[in-house]
Amino acid sequence: MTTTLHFKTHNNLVYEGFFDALIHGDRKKCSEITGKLLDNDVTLEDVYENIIRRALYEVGDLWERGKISVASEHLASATAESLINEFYSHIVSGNKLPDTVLVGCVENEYHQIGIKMVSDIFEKNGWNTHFLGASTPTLELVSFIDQTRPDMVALSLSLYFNLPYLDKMLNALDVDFPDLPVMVGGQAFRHGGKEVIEKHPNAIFQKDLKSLNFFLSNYKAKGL
Ligand code: B12
Repeated sequence: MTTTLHFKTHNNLVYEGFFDALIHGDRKKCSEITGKLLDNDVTLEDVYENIIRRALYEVGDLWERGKISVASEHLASATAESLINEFYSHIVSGNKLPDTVLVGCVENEYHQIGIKMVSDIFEKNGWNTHFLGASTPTLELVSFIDQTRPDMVALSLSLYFNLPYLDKMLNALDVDFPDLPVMVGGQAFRHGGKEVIEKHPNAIFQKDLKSLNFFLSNYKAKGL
């Protein structure tokens, strides 16, 4: 008798197979599993959050408890990053909007995988994206906005102690670009920190890819 593995993200066998491959840096196996999920009509957002994010959170918990080495954690996150770069065909949208978003992490923030997912979801929704990645210095961000004139900025922070950098960035943007919407998210807000966002009239908090998708589907692009 043959058993069929149901390729859904909530299937624990699927998740555990992925986790095991990720922690061993087996990109090929990770790619096969995520590929099968996407072929079985699972959405990219579902794969991102319920497979890759879930696995990386588990990696973080194991690292925090001293159960895995820093090297294993680095291998898992590097494997996840290279995997995410494979999904381009699932991201390109036929429905291109005129709007551009500048996406990156606040100063001193090196966790860039979550914001790469965010960038991909903007792109999937038709936006032009400029992905700046980890730790963008405030002055650099301001001068890049000045050159490229985006319609929105999206910033990520995972570390609570980076909130003062966010505040500094939002202060600079309030002064130089008072009409520019700035979306903010990330794990730093798990236990508070929203008061920093609330001080800035143009800043909007979004929790995850589902709420981002909802926000984008109700967003009125310029000229439309
Ligand atoms: C990989 C990793 C690293 C890598 C990052 C590599 C890379 N290329 O990104 C490296 C080695 C650099 C690193 C360093 C550190 N790390 Co680290 N790291 C992790 C780990 C294991 C995974 C991070 C990740 O990618 N998660 C998966 C992504 C998809 O999840 P996410 O970021 O939450 O993003 C989702 C949402 O939050 C949301 N989102 C995120 N941003 C935004 C933005 C917008 C606009 C929107 C709408 C949504 C949104 O969308 C995403 C999809 O749902 C986490 C564990 C964890 N719990 O995440 C620890 C973790 C974040 N790290 C931690 C720590 C302590 C550190 C260090 C301080 C360790 C040290 N002593 O040096 C340094 C700090 C470096 C710095 N200054 O930034 C702690 C943070 C604890 C805390 N509460 O502050 C964690 C939680 C580990 C742990 N359990 O203790 N780390």
